[in-house]
Amino acid sequence: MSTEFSPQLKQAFEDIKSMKVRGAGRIARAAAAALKNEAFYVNDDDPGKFFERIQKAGDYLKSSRPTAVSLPNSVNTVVKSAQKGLLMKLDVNQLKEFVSKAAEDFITKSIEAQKKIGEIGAKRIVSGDIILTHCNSQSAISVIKTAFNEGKSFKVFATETRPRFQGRLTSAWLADAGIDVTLIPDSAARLYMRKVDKVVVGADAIAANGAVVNKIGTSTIAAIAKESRTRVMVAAETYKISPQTYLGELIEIEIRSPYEVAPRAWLEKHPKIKVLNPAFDVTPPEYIDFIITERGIYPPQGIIMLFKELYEL
Ligand code: RUB
Repeated sequence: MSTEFSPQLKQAFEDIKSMKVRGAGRIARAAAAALKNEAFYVNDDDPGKFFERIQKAGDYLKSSRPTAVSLPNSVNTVVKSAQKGLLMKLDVNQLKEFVSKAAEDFITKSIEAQKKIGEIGAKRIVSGDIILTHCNSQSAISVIKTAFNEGKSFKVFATETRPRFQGRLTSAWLADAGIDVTLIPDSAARLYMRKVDKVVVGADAIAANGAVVNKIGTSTIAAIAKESRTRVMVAAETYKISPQTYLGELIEIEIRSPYEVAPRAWLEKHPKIKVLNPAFDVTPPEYIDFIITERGIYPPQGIIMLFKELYEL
């Protein structure tokens, strides 16, 4: 048996690592799709070896980006299905179908969850609102677009989201949908927050205590929102809840290349300058009003109840 991963799996890893595929939901779906493809690529008649290959492929994908909990949750869902099939003594062809179905189910549920979040969250948006969003979250945008499609009229501020400028994507998506959107520098968030009624952001991970890990700068925006008594809504699928945090583990914050912050040539001219480029930060639960999931709206402190239900504790 060749132990080489398929070129498609390596490509999926590179796409996630390089952020060609980015955003927690998309990362999770890309990983599930890559594992499905890998299942059909593995050429071994031994069910145990097939399982090992899928497990290894999953571990490899998980190492591409460390923060979005949706990634290990998606991989674990698919790998566990292979494990279940192994215990059921399925042959390799049956295991392939089993893994494929688990991956497809995850992808379908993820897309449905983002739609449902949009429907639930849109109820909290009213005509006349001024909304601020940060980074580029499909779930947060689902809330905003659904409210707009329901006929509500409102304005959106989109922060540019340095250093990778995901706010440009967000503002283009919203403008293309016909929504009134204004792109602002991240550093202008406090200046405009007094006008803002609701902050709507996504999440890469939610801790058992209701803290939210999202794009760097989210916690600053949440703190400014609290100062202005502006509501902070987080739109996130339940597969972004981190099981490890229940046991007290912290979510790793990805530190990215300094060259995303300043050009390499410039930094080489100034070798004494150190650069830190954290991709995410943690917003404590007391800075969040509620979390919109596909299962309904929860105060951050109530996430623990949802967690217990999801993991059947
Ligand atoms: C993206 C980001 C998004 C969340 C949620 O960061 O922080 O807010 O991933 O997105 P990056 P979604 O660009 O570094 O991946 O709601 O689409 O899952």
